[in-house]
Amino acid sequence: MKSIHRGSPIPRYHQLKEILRERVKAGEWKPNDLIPSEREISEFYGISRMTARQAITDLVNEGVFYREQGRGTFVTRNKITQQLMRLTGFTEDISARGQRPSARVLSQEIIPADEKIAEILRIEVGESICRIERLRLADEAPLAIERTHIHFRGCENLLSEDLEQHSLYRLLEEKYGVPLLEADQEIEAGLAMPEDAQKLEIEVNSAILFIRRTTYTDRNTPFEYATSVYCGSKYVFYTHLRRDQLL
Ligand code: 16G
Repeated sequence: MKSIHRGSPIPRYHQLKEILRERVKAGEWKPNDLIPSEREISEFYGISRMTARQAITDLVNEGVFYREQGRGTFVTRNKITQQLMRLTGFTEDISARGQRPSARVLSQEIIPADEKIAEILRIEVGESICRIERLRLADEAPLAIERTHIHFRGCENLLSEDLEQHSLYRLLEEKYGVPLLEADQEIEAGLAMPEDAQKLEIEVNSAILFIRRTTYTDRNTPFEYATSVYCGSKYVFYTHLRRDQLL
């Protein structure tokens, strides 16, 4: 079993985090298993309780573990935890978890913007937009259906891109010079309709999350409007909240 390297420049809590994460990944600790206490972990790895607490708290925040008052810390059921703080794309999110992201393109077309999309993307009705519908998978398991509408000068060229092999966000940034700055996102609960359920390989009427995202190059230039359907049972969205300090 891996141990803490005292001479390493990597902070001990960070090393411990990776060791604990590894134990979950290796299946040594299963979903809903109670993990050893802070005291046991600190004694086992020869580190302070503070360090053990910090590593465990980080993993709770990342959704690897969850705590139950008075009972201890448990392994989370294997859900995808996505932090709602950084603007990232699917490829980045899934790679960060050590899984293999992939995509199946369901449709990819240039169409005239209808009234709703034109208003959101702040363009004229009828202007060309690229509409892409993809099934997104992690380690070959379907997780989400993404339907995105993109507009920028030259967006027609996206039609010839292979979006099964390439990350859309990476292409936009690196090839098309579209700098991604920020996004507004909303999440709504719903039930899977037959067509989406079939693609996601879930039962009709299972819980899903609708996610709508408008992404901007700068505050006044939206270039993407995405409406996605995520499997509700496979995702946890996580936000860290901090109370304003009273002056
Ligand atoms: C995420 C985004 C989507 C974006 C895609 C790019 C939502 C809620 N969020 O899924 O807007 O188009 O990532 O992914 O759909 P890619 O860079 O892996 O192609």
